[in-house]
Amino acid sequence: MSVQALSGADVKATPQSPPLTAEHLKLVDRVAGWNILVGVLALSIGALLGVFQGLEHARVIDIYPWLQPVIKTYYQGLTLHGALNAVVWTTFFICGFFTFAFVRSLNRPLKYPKLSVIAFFVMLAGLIIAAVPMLMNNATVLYTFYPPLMADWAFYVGLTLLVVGSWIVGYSMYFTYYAWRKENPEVRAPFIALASTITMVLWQIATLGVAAEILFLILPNAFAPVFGYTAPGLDPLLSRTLFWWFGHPLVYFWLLPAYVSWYAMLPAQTNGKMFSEPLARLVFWLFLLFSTPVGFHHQYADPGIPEIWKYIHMLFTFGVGFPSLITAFTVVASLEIGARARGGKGYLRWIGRLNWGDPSYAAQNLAMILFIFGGIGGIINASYNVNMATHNTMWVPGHFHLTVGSASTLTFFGITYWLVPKLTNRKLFTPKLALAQAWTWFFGMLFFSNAYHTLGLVFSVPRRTMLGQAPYYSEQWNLQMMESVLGLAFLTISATLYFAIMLFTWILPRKLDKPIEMPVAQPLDPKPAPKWLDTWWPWLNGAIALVILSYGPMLFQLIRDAEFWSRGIRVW
Ligand code: HAS
Ligand code: CU
Repeated sequence: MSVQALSGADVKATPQSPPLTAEHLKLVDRVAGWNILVGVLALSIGALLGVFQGLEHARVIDIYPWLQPVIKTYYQGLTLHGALNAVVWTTFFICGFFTFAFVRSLNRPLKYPKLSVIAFFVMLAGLIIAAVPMLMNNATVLYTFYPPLMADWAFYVGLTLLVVGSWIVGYSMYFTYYAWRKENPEVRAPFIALASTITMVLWQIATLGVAAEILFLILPNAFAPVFGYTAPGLDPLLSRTLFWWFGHPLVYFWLLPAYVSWYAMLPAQTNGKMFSEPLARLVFWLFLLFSTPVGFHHQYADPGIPEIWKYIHMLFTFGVGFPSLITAFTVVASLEIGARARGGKGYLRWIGRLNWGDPSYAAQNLAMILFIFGGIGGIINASYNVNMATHNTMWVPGHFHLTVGSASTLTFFGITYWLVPKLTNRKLFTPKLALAQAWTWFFGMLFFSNAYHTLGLVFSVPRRTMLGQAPYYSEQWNLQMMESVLGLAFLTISATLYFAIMLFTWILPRKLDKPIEMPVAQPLDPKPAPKWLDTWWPWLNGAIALVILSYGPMLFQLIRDAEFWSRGIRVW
């Protein structure tokens, strides 16, 4: 076997596997395209609602009287904003992007392509079923749906289908990966295929928590009025614990697709190489290990969980920050190789030589810069005692608009700038507008999140509150509120541009001059990664063991002592 075939790089020829036909790729691209279309539509509506939220907070306009024919309350708007942006846009985009990238990276057809098609329709059905009660103001429980808040049953059934659909996307990948492995026992799995499969396995482990919460605790209560039996009641602490088992790794389900692109695609978009392919693999394995046993960092303020468990989860949280620190250094090194190949010089002057003129590149690099601040904020949140100052304040929306709203979302925008032209065979409408879109998002999020961080930390302004109506609204907040409105202005322009760019790319008949290929960065060192970085069992078993150790004793205690005294309530 040649060195090339053994290398950890995306191996082009794997003759042992069935060939990828044009027809198969067409199907894969169609499925990817459907997913991305739904994602972009959800984002467009969700983003608009976000602007209303922000304007309400800043008392720019009293939105709810005139929005009421469509959106009854602030909390309904906030539920839709969170669900459509954080859950629907991300999940659909990720499933589409992974299906596309996984097949190309593995250079093998999907083993059961119908699974990927079915998955999309299950997810779509879930979205529609959950959207109806949300739009009718029957599921105003925010995207975390903490019991005892109780939505219409359809909300939970829809969410369940959305998650089950995304599991099926994963199963389609696992079967294919397994078949490929049997056909190519000696070859290292190509990085993009491996990293996206690890992400889907992480998602599978994570979603077990929320699946248990919905199936065993919530649905028996939500179905009670439908079938006319007495609701068995709820234990809010047990529900929240199962939710956060899922809720933290959820954020890595959003982040790791961006990391797939930053590690293995972005360097190729600026003449760079992967600085260390083995380290990139290690980073993904570490995420599989440490993403889940950290959920109590969202529950530091919850009574009923002994401090020692909060400390243990805090330590693991610092552990899961580590692979991101590796990422910061190695991805920058990969980009620097590119900038120097493009004639860049000096300690920092090379940065100017990166491929800033390409909107796909620029959007992703800007996303990385915002993530430095988002990540630092995360580590601050994770510190048990400092969290007491930031928890439930506007600091937290400040944090997650830099992470899911920037690191992930702005990266996904960047990816769509090559992927959507590729899928539609149409030219991007237009690179200059797309550049403007990326920069306006960057400055928008910078101002917006800076303002919210300050409001939370300095003035303890609470999050998830209809601030515009609050009797304690303070003049002291004015400066930051103005800054947030400036950010919102940029973000509104940016979101409008993005929607227009996607729409016109899709509908205008401007065929591509030359075909687009998925960018794949080659490793700097062609030596294959060590076998232990291409082996599932230690990492997967380790991840399961850590989940059992970090959650087992507490869950045992919470289930043993559970008291289902709380009835589901509707507070809106
Ligand atoms: Fe977080 C709350 C801790 C990352 C999302 N987080 C949230 C919530 C969301 C969220 C949505 O410990 C709110 C949940 C709710 O509704 O209640 N978070 C962390 C930690 C990390 C972290 C330790 N979060 C994320 C990511 C998210 C996300 C990623 C979405 C995608 N978070 C918390 C905690 C809370 C929390 C507490 C609870 C708060 C509370 O009290 O309620 C870490 O993973 C962060 C590690 C990241 C870094 C940054 C590495 C930087 C990189 C970029 C390098 C780029 C360079 C630029 C150098 C250490 C990789 C190069 C430039 C050139 C020009 C070349
Ligand atoms: Cu978290």
